[in-house]
Amino acid sequence: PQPVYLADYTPPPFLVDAVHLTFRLHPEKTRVLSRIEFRPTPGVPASRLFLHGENLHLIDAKIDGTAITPEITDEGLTTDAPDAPFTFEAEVEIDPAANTALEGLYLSNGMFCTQCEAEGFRKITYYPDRPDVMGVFTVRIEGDQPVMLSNGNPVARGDGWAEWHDPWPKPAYLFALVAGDLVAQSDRFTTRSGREVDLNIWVRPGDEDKCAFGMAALRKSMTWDEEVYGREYDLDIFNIVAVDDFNMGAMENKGLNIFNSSCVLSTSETATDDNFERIEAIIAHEYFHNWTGNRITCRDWFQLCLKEGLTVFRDAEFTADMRSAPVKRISDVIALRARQFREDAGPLAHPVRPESFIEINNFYTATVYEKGAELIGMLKRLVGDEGYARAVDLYFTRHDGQACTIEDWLAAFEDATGRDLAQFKRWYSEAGTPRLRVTESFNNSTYTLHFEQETPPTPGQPEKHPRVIPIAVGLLGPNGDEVVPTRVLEMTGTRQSFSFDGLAARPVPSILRDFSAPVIVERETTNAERAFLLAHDTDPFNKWEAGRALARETLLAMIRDGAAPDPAYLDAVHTMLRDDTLDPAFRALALGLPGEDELAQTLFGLGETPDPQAIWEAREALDITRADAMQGTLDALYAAHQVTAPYRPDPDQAGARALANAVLGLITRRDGGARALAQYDAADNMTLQLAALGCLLRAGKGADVSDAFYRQWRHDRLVLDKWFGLQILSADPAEAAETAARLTEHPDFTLRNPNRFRAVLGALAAVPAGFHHASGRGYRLMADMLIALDPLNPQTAARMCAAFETWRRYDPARQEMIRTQIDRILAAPGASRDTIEMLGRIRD
Ligand code: BAL
Ligand code: ZN
Repeated sequence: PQPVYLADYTPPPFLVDAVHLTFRLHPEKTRVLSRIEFRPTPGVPASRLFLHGENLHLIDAKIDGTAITPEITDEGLTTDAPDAPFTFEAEVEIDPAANTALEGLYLSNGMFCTQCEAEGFRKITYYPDRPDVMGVFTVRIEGDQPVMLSNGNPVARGDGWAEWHDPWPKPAYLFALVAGDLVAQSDRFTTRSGREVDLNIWVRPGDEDKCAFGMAALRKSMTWDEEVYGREYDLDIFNIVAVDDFNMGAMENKGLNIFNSSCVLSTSETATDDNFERIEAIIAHEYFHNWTGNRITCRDWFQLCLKEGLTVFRDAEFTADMRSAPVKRISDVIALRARQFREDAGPLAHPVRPESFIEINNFYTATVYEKGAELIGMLKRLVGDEGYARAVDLYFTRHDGQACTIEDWLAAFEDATGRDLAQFKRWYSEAGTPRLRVTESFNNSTYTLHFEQETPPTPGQPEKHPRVIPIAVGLLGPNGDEVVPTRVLEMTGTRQSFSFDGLAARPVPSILRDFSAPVIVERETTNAERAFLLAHDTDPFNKWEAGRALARETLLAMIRDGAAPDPAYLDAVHTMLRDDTLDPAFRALALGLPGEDELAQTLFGLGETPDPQAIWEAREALDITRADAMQGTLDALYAAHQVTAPYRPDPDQAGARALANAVLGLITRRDGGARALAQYDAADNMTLQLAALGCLLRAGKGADVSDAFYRQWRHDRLVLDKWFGLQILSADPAEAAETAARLTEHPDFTLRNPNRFRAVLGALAAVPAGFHHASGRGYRLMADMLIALDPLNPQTAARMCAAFETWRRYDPARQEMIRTQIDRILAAPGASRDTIEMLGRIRD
C-alpha cells in the first residue's frame, strides 16, 4: 500500500450541493439509492469524476438521467462528467451482516448502524469520501424496524419508512443511520435563544434504566458550551444511540451520536465511579464536536488534531468545571505519560499533525488526541484567557461551515492576539517529547533558573528545533511560604535563563506548575526537597508530582539494587495521607505508584534495560512496606471514608470511595483479604464490588468470589467485560498469559465484539510483567489473537499492535521473541493494510 502525503493535497474537482439517499434495509442485501447534485469546483481544472467505493455491488448508475458504464476498481468508480452542474445517481447493494469490520453499515445484535469516520462512507455508496466535500443530506430509510434514525431533523414517517433532513452541510464521515428495535429515554432542552430541542438516548429494550446519568451529562454539556464558548445547539433533535459492537468509544455524527454502549450506559450497580466520569466526559466530547468538528470540520485527515485536540481540550475544561480541576489535571497527565509519552518515545512516534499515512485509522492516537489537547492548553497559557476567547470566537465566525487546517486555526490566534505563532507551529510538525534540563544559581538575592531543551530524534525526523515552551514557575521560601507566585516563563531558545530578584534566601522552585507543557523535566534534586514540595507546594499538580517523583526514585533504587524503601518517601506519603485538609481524591492519586510501564520507560530513558519482573516485585515490596508502615493510618482512613449516604457518582462520594479503595488495596496486603471480602459482601455498587474483587484476586483468594461475580453478572455484557479484564490485571504475572489464554476459550469470549477483545488482550498488554514474561507466552498469545482478529476487524487488531511498540526497551531475548511474533502476524494470509502498516512501523 502507498502512503498519502499532506504535501500532495489538492482541492476536490467537484463539490456536492445536495445528497438524497434511500436505504432499503435488508440484513444481507441492503439497497442504497443515491442522487447527488455535483458542480465543478471553481478554479480547479476540469477532470473526470472519481467516487470512492469499496465492497459495493453496483446495480446501475446515471448522470443527468442517462445510464453510464463507469470504470470500477477496488477503490472506486471513475467516469466522464460534464464541466457544469450535474446529477449523479446510483443504486448499489451491500451486505451489512457480513460487515465484521464495523465500518460502513453493519449489524449489531440485529440493529443496523453505521460508522463512517474516517473512510467508512465509501462502504455504503459511491461518493467523494473526503472531509472537504460538504453536502446537505436528505435520507429516506425503508425497512420494518420500529425505530429508523438518521442525521438532522425528522421530516416525515409512515409505515415502514422514515425521512430525515440535515440542513447543515457536512462531510460524509458525519453521516449516520440507525434502525432497530430501540427504546428511548427522552428529555427536552431549551437553548439560550429559545430553541426547543428533543433529546433522546436510544437503547435496546431492557437498558432503559441505564440512561439517566448520560442524559443529565448531555444537558450539562449543552449548557456549558453555551456559557463558556457561546455555542448553541442547532437542530430540533439530538439523538444518542448505544451500540454494543463499536470500534471506537463514540462518534459525533451530526445530530445522531453513536456510542459504544460502555461509554453511555450506567447504573450504580453496573458502572464504577470512573465509568461515570468517563461517560460524562465522552458525552460532552461528542456533543462539543457539534461545533469543533461538525460546523467547522477538517480539510483532510492530516488535520485530525484540529477537531480532536481542541475537543479533548474542551471536554477536559468541562470535567474540570464539573468536578475537581486538580484531580482532572493529575489524572490527565498520568494518562498522557502512560500513553502519549510512550508513543513519542518509540517507533510509532508521529507529529500531532502527521505528514503521511497509509491507513488513517492508525492515527487516532494519544498524540493526535491528548498531545493535541496539550497544544491548545499551551496556546491558551501563552495568549491568556481573554486572548484565547477572542481567538476562538474569531475562528468560529470566520470558518463556520468550512473544512479547515491547522494554519486556519493558528491564523485566528495570530489575528486575534497579534502574536506570531510561527515557532509554536513546530509543536504540530515535530514529533517527540522535549526534555527540559534545569539548573539554578543564587547570588546576592537573585535566583536564576537555567533551562536547556532537547528533543530526541524520532522516526523520519532526526533533527529537532527549539520549541516555545510555557514554563509555569513559583518559588517557595525555606519555611514553605510561597515567595514568588506562579509566573509563566516563555522559553524560545535552546538555552535560556530567567532571574528572580529580591529573595532573602535561596528558594525551592516549583517548576512546570499545572504541567504547563508536555515535556520531561530533568533536574538534580534530593528526596528531602521533593518531600518539602509534597508538603508545601501550593500548586496541586506539583504537590502531587513531588510525591510521584519520591515514589519513583524509591522504586528505581529498589529495582536497581534491591534497596529498602526510602524512609523519606514513607514519611512524606504518610504525612500527606493524614492531612485531612487534602481532597480524598487527591490523596488517592498521591497514594498511587508510578506504573510498571512508566518505570520501564524511565529506566530505558536512562540507558538501562528494564526487567519487567524486577519492576513488578519492587512495586509489590513497596506496597507491603507501606501497608506495614502506615497500618493505623490506613485503618483509620478506611473507616473514615465509608460512604453511608445513598450512592451518587458525584466527585465527593467518588473521591471518598477512591481513597477507601486505594487504602483497601494496602490493607489487603496485611489481612489477606478479610476486609475486602466484607466489602464485597456488603457492596451495593460496582465501585466497591469491583475493587474488593480485585483485592481478593490479587491476594490469591478470589476464585470463589470471581465465580459468584460471574453468575451474578453474566447477563450484563459491560460488567462481564470488567470481569474478563480484572482476572488478568489481578493475576500473578507468571500466570497472566495463561489466565488470558483460558479466558479466550471462555464461552462468553468473542472476536466479534471489540470491547470483549480489548477486555482480555488489552488487559494482558497492560500487565507488563505478564505480557513480557520471559517465557514469551504473552507475546505468542497476543500474536495468535491478532492473527485471528485481523481478517475480521482490522481496525481493532491494528490498534492492539501497539502492545509491541516498546520492544526495543527490552533485552535481546525478548526482542527476538517479539520480532518472531511480529513476523508471524505479518506473514498470516490476508494480513490487513492497517496491521501491516502498524507492524511495519513498529519493526523498522
Ligand atoms: N471522531 C471519532 C470519535 C471521537 O473522537 O469523538
Ligand atoms: Zn473526538
